[in-house]
Amino acid sequence: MATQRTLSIIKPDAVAKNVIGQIYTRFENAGLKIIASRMAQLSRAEAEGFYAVHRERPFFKDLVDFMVSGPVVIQVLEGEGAILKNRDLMGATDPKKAEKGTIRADFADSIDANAVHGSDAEETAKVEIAYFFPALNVYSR
Ligand code: RTP
Ligand code: MG
Repeated sequence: MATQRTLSIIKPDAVAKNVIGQIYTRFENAGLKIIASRMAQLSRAEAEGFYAVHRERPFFKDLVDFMVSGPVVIQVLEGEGAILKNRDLMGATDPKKAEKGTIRADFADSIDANAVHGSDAEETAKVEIAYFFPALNVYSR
């Protein structure tokens, strides 16, 4: 499988729970390199732009409210099959349905406060990485 990059966000609930390091360790233990990283308080406009594909969904306002409720940590992960690997580490969107040992099963409380975001395909990964990291801030080793 080819080396890929994916965009990951540690959401406000997981930052508030003080588990940034534990989540980073899971990425590293799975062979994913953190090649860009920053903490940010998203504005409403940034959160709405990021989740624009969900604009018409009934949960859109709750999603944006939650994403601006506190700081997030945004990173680019790189590795073999990084997109799917990260989705596997994350677990199902609803933590009640997430497999044991996944980030969402272990750290998330609800479908809204579900600890992490991860790109779901190559094309969305490209768009999402460009959204938060201008090329110069990504460090490939
Ligand atoms: P994410 O984009 O955050 O990585 O999550 P995902 O792919 O697993 O789920 P997605 O369908 O892209 O939805 C984005 C976020 O919206 C919230 N959501 N709420 N109440 C609901 O039915 C519902 N469905 C989705 C979740 O917080 C989800 O992470
Ligand atoms: Mg998604």
